[in-house]
Amino acid sequence: MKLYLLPGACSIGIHALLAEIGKPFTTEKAARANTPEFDTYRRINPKGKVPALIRDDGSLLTEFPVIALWLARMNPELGLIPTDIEGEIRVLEMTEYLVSTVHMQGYTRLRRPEKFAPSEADHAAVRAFGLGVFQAGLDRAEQLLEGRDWLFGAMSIADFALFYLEHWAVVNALGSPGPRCQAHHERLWSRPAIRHAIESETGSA
Ligand SMILES: N[C@@H](CCC(=O)N[C@@H](CS)C(=O)NCC(=O)O)C(=O)O
Repeated sequence: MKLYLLPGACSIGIHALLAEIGKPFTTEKAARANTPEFDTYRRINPKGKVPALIRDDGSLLTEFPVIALWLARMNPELGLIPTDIEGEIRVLEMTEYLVSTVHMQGYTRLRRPEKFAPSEADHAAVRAFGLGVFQAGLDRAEQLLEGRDWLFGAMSIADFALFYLEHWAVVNALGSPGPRCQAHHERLWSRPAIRHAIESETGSA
């Protein structure tokens, strides 16, 4: 298995999940749009995004929630996705919300306002809207974490989606993660395999 990543991007969530699972995998740096290497990367992943997983049969898997679900299902002994239907859909509901709303509609507005408004005059308003969406996600997670270590009691793939958002909040000082989110981030970040994996992305491990 090979994970295509960009250092510090949302692919850290899948990288952390792979580290937690503990089975052999490799990583390779993808390329950003508007770089000379991008055309080569798009031949591997036509969407040009990360995370992208090349499975052992050579097939490509994209989209964070889908990659995470596939990894969880392939490693059922770890219980990263509940086996009862209600438990499963709640974990998927939160994972989907964190990725497609909090990240794509919130964080992306904060960091890349030009994707949403061509005129620079609008960027402050776009960022403010994005911050609201991002903070609402952190607040929702803070509520769910009341009295427990993981979003749904036991560690699940949703915790790895939250992890990368918390990491961005901490590293980039964006939003205000509450004490439970901070502790949740630290809970994953302090796991040696996860920390080593993420730090190795930027060569600082
Ligand atoms: N819907 C995709 C979103 C992936 C995504 O937006 N990835 C960003 C990194 S956080 C990316 O590849 N950005 C590279 C670029 O836009 O050049 C998913 O869930 O995996």
